[in-house]
Amino acid sequence: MQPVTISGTGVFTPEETISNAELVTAFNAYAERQNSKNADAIARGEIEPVPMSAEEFIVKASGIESRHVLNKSGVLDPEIMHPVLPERSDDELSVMAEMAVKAAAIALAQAGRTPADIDAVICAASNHERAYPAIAIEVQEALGIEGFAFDMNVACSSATFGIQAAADMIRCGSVRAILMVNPEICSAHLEWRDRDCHFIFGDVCTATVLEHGDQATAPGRFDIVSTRCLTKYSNNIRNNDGFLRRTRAGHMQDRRDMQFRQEGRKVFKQVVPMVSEMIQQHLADEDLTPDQLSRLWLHQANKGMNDLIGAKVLGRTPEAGEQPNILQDYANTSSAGSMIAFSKYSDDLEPGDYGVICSFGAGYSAGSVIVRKAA
Ligand code: CO8
Repeated sequence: MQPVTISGTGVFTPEETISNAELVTAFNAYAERQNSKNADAIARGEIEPVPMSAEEFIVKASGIESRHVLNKSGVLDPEIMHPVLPERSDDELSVMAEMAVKAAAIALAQAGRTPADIDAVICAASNHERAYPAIAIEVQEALGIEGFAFDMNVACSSATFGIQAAADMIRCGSVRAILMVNPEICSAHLEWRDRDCHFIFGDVCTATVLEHGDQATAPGRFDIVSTRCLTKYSNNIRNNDGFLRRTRAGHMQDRRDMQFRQEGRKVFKQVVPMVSEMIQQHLADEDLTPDQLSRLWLHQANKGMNDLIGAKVLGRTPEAGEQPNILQDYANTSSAGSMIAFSKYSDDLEPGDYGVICSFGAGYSAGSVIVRKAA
């Protein structure tokens, strides 16, 4: 088997941000308008008023303080409450591909590689803006990469599953190097009019260059020690949008279940043990003990979840910086979250140091990647 290395990562961060204060102001304006429009029906007890959102709740329940989005004005307009993006012709670069190309440029530069060195592109994300042609093939074309490309979707675990797919192909010798991109436009499939989840997500794109370890030269690269993927079916995080939408008479437009929805409490309770046990078992199978880990780059959904998983895996409260969170600035960016944390908080590790990149989310799905800083 060939050794595999992560030789570069890149993060494209949209410029516009929405603070919790701005978000709550917009949501509460929407709620007030709805409640005043429906005042009679509410008074008759026919419908429930829309409850108000609160900044204190959001920070306490999730750890999220702000999020980056592709379009702020639409999300914050109480009459719109979703991003508004100009339509692009078929000849223009799609939005996801554009984000991916920007993140890829950073990852390729860090890896010291050009598109000529890459044999394949994987676009691993929790939603794709169209069914086909694959976003990955568009990215391949935009960057001038020879070879092949494909899209994959394992919700929040798309990046770690993408790393395993890429690493397996490189190990087997079918490709030398792969570019994986994770463009996440979560703002477009989030229901901003639902108080329970309107604060959860943001937009971003991460990119990762993986290559044969013997050819990698980039300083600060990480060898992949081992990967592990796990899925277990659950309806607790679900989105029913899809091509069957128009086959359901009377339910074509903007039905609530066509956007992200979840049973957040159940997810929290069920996923924490699943992921902690997965990481512990993965380490044990590689003859590693938790105290050999210098860092955990966990999926960025909820600070409380990460605190619990870190404590369970390490058997103690993680030290400051041992388990970096980025969700206070980015919110949940689905598959990109753990890769943002890895990209931003891995430079200080010493050669030989071990860490775990771990994602978890809808499916349920969970992915664990044990890495070691290369010499
Ligand atoms: N403001 C004020 N109060 C609120 C608000 C709000 N915004 N929202 C809810 N409340 C109220 C509730 O109504 C409830 O009131 P009551 O007690 O009277 O019933 C109370 O606050 C408590 O509500 P919850 O029980 O819902 O609150 P929690 O403490 O459970 O926190 C969380 C909610 C933050 C959602 C938490 O449960 C959580 O983070 N769970 C884990 C979720 C998770 O990890 N999900 C992963 C999903 S991501 C994924 O897999 C990718 C999907 C694809 C991407 C989709 C992009 C759109």
